Amino acid sequence: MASKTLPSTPFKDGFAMPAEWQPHKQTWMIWPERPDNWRLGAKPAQRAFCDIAAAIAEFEPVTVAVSAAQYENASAHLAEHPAIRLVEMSNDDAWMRDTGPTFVCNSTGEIRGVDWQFNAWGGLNGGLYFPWDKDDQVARKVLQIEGIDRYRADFVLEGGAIHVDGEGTLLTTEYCLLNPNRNPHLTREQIEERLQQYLGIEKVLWLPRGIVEDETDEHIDNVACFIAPSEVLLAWTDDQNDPQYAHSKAALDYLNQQTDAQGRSIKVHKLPVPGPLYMTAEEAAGVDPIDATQPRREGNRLAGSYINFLFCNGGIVMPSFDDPMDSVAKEIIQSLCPNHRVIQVPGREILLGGGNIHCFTQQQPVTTDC
Ligand code: KQY
Repeated sequence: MASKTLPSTPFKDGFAMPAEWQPHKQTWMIWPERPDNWRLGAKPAQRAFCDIAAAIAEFEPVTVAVSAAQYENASAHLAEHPAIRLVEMSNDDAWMRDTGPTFVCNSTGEIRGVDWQFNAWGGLNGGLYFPWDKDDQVARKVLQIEGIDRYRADFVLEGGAIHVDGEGTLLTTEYCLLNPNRNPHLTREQIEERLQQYLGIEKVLWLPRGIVEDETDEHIDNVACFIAPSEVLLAWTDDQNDPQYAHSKAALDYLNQQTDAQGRSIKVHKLPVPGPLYMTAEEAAGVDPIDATQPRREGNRLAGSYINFLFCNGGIVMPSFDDPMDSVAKEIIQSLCPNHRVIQVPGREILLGGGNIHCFTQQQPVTTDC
């Protein structure tokens, strides 16, 4: 089945992004390998990756994109798993949330994909690596493999910068989407207009900030998400001396004054953050120091958050950090989502690379034609 590039926009064609809790055909991931982001030649991250992929595969099929250089290695770890498929795909790093397509559906269950412009979280003005051309091809290749038609967006966006409720409301952060290193030529209103065109939403909720020291310029998917229509889960600390407090408090105050696209007020649930967590000397020393990438130093604060989880079919896969808040966070999410089985998987190795389970994954909704 061929994949066409469409000249229109999803909104004009009657397509919109569904909520993450809608049924999935599969989840996509990318095998981590770059040694200037993943310590010790990415071996610990690859082991963590396998645990995450296996946890997701308890609920739905997983497709793992892997470079030619790592194909044998990834196969040795994953190819025997009955619900995990490997496909060869060049990439610059492992963040399928940001480099993969965002899927949009219409009312008759057809699916299409949005291929955002990608500039490695800021291009030459604060971006995290250069070059990023292979990453910018990932979404198109995923859509070609699946035979799904594509919209190529005319602006920079990463999938981790947005969450939707599937009922017209989009959640994002100003610090990321209005950052001059993404779309300096666009105003807030022009960005809102594009979000409407490419995701079929009606209203944007703008949290000012995200998680402290989040190197994506504070993606929404690390600080807050919809847990149900008109209900938001927000990363929270009660420690007023922690800079995270001001970020989370500003988000809470904002959300308490907002309504969603359907006119409902927003119910906010607080989810404690772990830590604060910091990079150890041993962890920093394991990363190859290469100029173009983010330096890794002992004592760097890590942008740890339990918000960075994935809804699956009947399950939720969330990170743990060997932290006293692990069980508290799990219980909160489990109580809010009684119809999902919550599984925790160690997330520190992925956090050392700058993200977590949600950033590592991209769900593909079920549709009538597949
Ligand atoms: O969290 C994400 N969505 C991506 C993180 C990228 C970190 C690169 N070092």
